[in-house]
Amino acid sequence: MKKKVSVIGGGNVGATAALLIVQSGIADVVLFDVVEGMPQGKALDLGEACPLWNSSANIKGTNDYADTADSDIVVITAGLARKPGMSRSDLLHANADIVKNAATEIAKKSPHSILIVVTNPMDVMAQLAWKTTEFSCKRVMGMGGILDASRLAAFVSWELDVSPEDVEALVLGGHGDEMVPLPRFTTVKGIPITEILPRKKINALIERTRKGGAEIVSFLKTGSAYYAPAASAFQMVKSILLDEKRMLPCAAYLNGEYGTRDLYMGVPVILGTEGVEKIVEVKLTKEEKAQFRRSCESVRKLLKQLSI
Ligand code: TXD
Repeated sequence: MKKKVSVIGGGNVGATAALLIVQSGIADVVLFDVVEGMPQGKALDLGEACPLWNSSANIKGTNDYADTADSDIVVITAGLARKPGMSRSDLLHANADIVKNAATEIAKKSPHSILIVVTNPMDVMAQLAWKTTEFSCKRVMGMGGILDASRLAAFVSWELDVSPEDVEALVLGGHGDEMVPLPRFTTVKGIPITEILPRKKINALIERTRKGGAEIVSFLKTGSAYYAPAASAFQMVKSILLDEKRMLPCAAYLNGEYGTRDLYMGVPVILGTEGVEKIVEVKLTKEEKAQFRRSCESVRKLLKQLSI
């Protein structure tokens, strides 16, 4: 039987993620949104592209959670996106209401599903979704680190004029301004960038990565990034559905790992059919640990505002 992925929120990220899943043919997709007609229209359009993609996936657009029943994976992208001058945390209260509602419906309709949270502020929303669904923490995770790492990898490849294929980057911590990019684990064909780029240049690339989302918001003005975010969410969906066991930086529930307890944070995990099958602990330097702690603190502050 074909796998089923529901995408909650049919906006820029949700519709693009739906496109990637349908195009790959690895699962049927249900695209849910509260706006009447919009998910139906987008799903029809995507369905009409399937013959061109040689894809046998089905896609349905809906305003009714009943259609999402028995999903294998649910991706939550519903919520407000940033406008120029807004930080990810400015979205806190409005998006918390939306994510809580979505998580409640998912727990009822797809009690065995794996949940991927995309909505910002993402680490906080992942924790909220986990608490709301009462799912095992292995089955609730957030997308952030893959995107941040992909941005850093792109900047490195442009700087060195090498194929992005040969660049691997690692960014840990929360998906916010306090993220923790790790240059010593950012490599070009295995060579750490610390060996091939001057410190000043690396710092500039890191700074651009931290502000990568805002850079795009300032161009778009009416929305935020969605191609790379959707591609990142798709990588997670694929690793889970195909049991690829990719090692990817995702927001996962830490219960002692990285000296952190009871908090969703971006760390490398192994993603397979069970969801987060393993949290990979990397030994951090003193300075990296301090950065990681600062990132945890800023996420905890937001959780407190929501009384979680
Ligand atoms: O790395 C990451 N985690 C992120 C997160 C990268 C990019 C975008 N990030 C966040 O994802 C962004 O800050 C937003 O919070 C979400 C969705 O971003 P997107 O760019 O897709 O926003 P849109 O285009 O405004 O789409 C949001 C949709 C829109 O169609 C609304 O009608 C819908 O969400 N929406 C809802 N859907 C279902 N249920 C409810 N309650 C609801 N409310 C709004």
